[in-house]
Amino acid sequence: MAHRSGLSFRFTHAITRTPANSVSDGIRAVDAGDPSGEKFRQEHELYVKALQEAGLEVTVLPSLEKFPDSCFVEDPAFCLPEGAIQLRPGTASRIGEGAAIRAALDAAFGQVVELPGKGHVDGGDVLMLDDVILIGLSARTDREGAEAFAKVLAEWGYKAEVCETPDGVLHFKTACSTLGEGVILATRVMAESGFFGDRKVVVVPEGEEYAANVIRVNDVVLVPEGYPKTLAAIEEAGFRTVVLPTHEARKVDGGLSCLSLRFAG
Ligand code: CIR
Repeated sequence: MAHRSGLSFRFTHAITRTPANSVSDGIRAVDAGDPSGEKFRQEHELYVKALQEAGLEVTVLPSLEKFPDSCFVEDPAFCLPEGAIQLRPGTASRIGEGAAIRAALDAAFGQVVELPGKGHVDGGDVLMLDDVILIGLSARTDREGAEAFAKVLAEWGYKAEVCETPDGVLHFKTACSTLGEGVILATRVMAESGFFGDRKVVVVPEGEEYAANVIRVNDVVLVPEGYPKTLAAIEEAGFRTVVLPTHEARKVDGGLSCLSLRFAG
């Protein structure tokens, strides 16, 4: 795959979904109290506004009470300039989210394919860089799914590499993000994993691991509120930042990347 400058952060469109009240039943590894649908929707509005201010046209899909985690639209699909891939999330309560987002994908893309086979991939395990797409195996993404996904990507001209997400990390991107221009933000464990080759890695200061999940959108990096050392490290590396509250998302292990599908239309 040839290096395509900006592939991982130059976007024109995004798809999001309004958090449902049922998000209080969302999956979480550790219970830190239920998120409130109402407070989550307030944070979500700020998120949508930030994407718009970064230059994106945002489609906001209606909430789906049937799927408590459905505001985390990054997991049931993956988008590229050539088209979209409908994924098969790797946990029972979320599998139906792939079909639920299909109409929105069909409306936005000329080409939409479903992940072939029976394996599972959560979009949160897929890190797009400008020259390679990393797919992390995790409790949600299995080898069968990762290999089927990599095959579709290869057919579309993209190089993919399959990696092992470290134990105890929900998704590959829970612990790392692209800042663009070849720079990665990652927790120390991920930074020392060898996944990133000789790329520059900004290491998230100890105790702020949640802030490893940020998103670069055009000229800014969206960063969760409450992580001053990480914010300073990103700014020192030369990036402009916008800080957003993610307190409700965090209660159900969600972060900034999980809340949108971003693509160049
Ligand atoms: C889940 O466990 O599936 C949701 N509560 C959180 C999903 C976060 N998504 C992501 O990291 N891409």
